[in-house]
Amino acid sequence: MPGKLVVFEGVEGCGKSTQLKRLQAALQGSDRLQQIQQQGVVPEVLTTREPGGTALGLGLRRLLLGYQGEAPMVSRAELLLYAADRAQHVEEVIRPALAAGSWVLCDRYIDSTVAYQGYGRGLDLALIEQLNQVATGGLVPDLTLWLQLDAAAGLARTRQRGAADRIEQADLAFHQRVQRGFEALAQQHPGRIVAIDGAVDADTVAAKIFAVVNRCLEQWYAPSLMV
Ligand code: T5A
Repeated sequence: MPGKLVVFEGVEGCGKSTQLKRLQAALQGSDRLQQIQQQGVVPEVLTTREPGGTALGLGLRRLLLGYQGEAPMVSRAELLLYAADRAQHVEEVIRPALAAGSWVLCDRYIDSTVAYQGYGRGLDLALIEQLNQVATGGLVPDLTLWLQLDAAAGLARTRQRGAADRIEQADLAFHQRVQRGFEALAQQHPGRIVAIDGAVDADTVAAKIFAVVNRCLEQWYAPSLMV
């Protein structure tokens, strides 16, 4: 049985990385997953991220987040670098893991490109959809957990952490457009994208996510595996 791709999305500082690690730990300790694993299904729960889920991607991540050239990076170059990172990531990491039956928990994926480069930078949404298709070969997440948080609140969290990267440094209006992008995506894909309130404490967010994922486990695996 092929694995499952679960993606975390949202504005800067919405808590994706925190919750991705917590979900991995919760799943690994879960009786339900162990039952399924005993049937030889779902060998592993892997975590990965974009940009930077491969060696090539790490180089691209450094460029994307740290570039300080005299001329600013143009939006189309930025778009293509994210697409290159994703193409390598899907081919090298995600598809093989899914083929082995694993669960892949991924920090950002196709919706981030729509929200940041489409809504944020103003690039053509149809072009981004085509490029996402090229980069992924049509691989769509089984579930996308969108941590809903006001852009200003998310930036305030990241700023407590120290120096801002090239994208975090963009003005608040940019991040608010990104936030609207995620809102629009959630309306367009209600079956795939589940909104989770990211403004509450991390324990409450984790409990909500685990409940959503447990419901998916029941739907995705045959009743015979769930006894
Ligand atoms: N990007 C990415 C694009 O523009 N296009 C694309 O196609 C893709 C794939 C990636 C950047 O690239 C852009 C988006 C990003 O700008 P990144 O460093 O991976 O760069 O940035 P983020 O994905 O935004 O990661 P962050 O670490 O900034 O945010 P997270 O992962 O959402 O948040 P997290 O968990 O690290 O938490 C941030 C802070 O908040 C606290 C944490 O302790 C931490 O200090 N926190 C909470 N505080 C209060 N309540 C809660 N519930 C909290 N949860 C976490």
